[in-house]
Amino acid sequence: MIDSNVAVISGGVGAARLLRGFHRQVEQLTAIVNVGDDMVLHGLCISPDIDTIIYTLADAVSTERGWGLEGETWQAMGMLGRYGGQDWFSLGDKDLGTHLFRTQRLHEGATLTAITGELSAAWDLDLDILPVSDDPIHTMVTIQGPDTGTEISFQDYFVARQHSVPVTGIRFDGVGTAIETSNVVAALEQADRIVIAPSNPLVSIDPVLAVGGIRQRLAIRRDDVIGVSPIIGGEALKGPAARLMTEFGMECSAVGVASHYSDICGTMVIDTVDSALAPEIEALGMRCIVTDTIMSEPGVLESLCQTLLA
Ligand code: FO1
Repeated sequence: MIDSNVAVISGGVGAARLLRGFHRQVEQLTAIVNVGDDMVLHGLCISPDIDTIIYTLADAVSTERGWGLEGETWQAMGMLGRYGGQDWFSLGDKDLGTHLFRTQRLHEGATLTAITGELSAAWDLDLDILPVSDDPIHTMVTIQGPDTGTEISFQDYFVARQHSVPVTGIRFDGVGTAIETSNVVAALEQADRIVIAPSNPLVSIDPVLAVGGIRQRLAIRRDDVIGVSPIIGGEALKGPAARLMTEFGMECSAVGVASHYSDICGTMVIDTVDSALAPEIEALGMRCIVTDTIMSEPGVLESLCQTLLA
């Protein structure tokens, strides 16, 4: 156990995996989590990135899906299907309990931060999971195709359309008025190191960086900020990060990710397959560390976390 205080700017699945590696190694671990994926469906308040981190750190996540719970049943969804209700977003019977509780507590006036603390405690988690803001933020995506210029919700894009349509715009609705919570401010000030997880830079990390003064808080601590590239060999291991970067004219590589973060991140960790890109990243004024970053490979997660803490 290294006596250190680490804050991780987190999206969903990729961040959750990295947090699992850290939480056995650091004294104080805080996840600062994207809430732009959040949505209200069936009248329930759903926070996918927060729940993915909770379930993963609790060893309860479905390993096959990366989200939701292991050993789920889908009876409620079956009933919705019978009625012709909305069954495009799969909510397992156990997972529904999380959304019912969160929705009830929000109606009672509790903040998302407080509720997330209650959920974490119920799963005996020893890290702090902090929504970046208690204010509503909704990532909206403008897509091409037959309904050109239509703006849809992130989950409509990501799940209903399986992120298979070209994107021409990304907007974080509500980010202009949302502010980072005091817990998040304290976490960023107290952290010895701030890690940007290998989540999707455009739709998972950017909606965190866009809140209030977050970007500035990282920029002044740039020397202590270390990013892990989610792009390996020009591809993302999971999800639409690579195609979104291409659609937005970014270089779809570890260099593209590095330049996206170069104002706030002093060190970039890239995978060994991209070792030839290190000089280009260093030319951005960033340190570049080359190591294995595919966390599903045995032993990589532990060694990656040790590298990030070194
Ligand atoms: N992702 C899917 O691809 N299909 C689903 O039906 C789905 C349901 C779902 C329910 C709860 C939850 O917390 C996450 C869920 N996800 C699903 C994943 C979710 O869309 C993503 O984890 C993030 O929003 C993007 O990282």
